[in-house]
Amino acid sequence: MVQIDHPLIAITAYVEPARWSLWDVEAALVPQMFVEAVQAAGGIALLVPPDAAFSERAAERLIDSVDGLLLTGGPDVDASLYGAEPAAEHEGSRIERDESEMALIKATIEADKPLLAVCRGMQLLNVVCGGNLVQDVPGFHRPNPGSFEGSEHEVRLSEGSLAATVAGGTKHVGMQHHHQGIDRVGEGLEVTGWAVGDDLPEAVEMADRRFVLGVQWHPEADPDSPVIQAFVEACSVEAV
Ligand SMILES: [Mn+2]
Repeated sequence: MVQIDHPLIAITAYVEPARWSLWDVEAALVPQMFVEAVQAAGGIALLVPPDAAFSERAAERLIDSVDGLLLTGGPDVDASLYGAEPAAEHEGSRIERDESEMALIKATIEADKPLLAVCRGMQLLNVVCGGNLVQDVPGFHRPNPGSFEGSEHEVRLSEGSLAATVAGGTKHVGMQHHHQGIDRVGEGLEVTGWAVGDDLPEAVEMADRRFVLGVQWHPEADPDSPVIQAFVEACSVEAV
């Protein structure tokens, strides 16, 4: 076992309109909360925007060069990727980002490097594994669009799971901001967390990988959450 000092963490970036200073342009961006959480845990945060080259084997080279992949939140996964028509509640997608991140997910699983998939990231992980999504879920999963204020709900985690180990117990209260969720679970994934209230999947993992974890809640928005710390620690251990 080799210990890595300051592991390199690839963080998937959004491409969205953004404003700062005098500018109002399309930008590749990541909420600073993700960057700070990774840095606070001792990782080096690398922002990775969508790139069509990832579908042509460049994803393997990128994942070879880093110690772990962190999938951020973002827009709805394009419904065509799980064989559905967009429902009326579908809020718009960025298929080029979906396809780019799907290639990165596959490369990370193949290399058995740590993967933490947050919110939309967890949904995309499920789609990569052949699952599909519920296109609109009850409002308590996103009580306050555009804010994490007062957004917590309780999640039940299965005993002995990676999710429970990482979260520090089988009861977890996570910051919430999603309007879609997992429907049919993808192959190779196990649901290990459920929303108290409607049993919607809130955590998934892969038993035959070192650390592949999807969480529907937002650990980056919760300074007390141990999840990103645990992920970065997993990235600090090189498999031999
Ligand atoms: Mn939820």
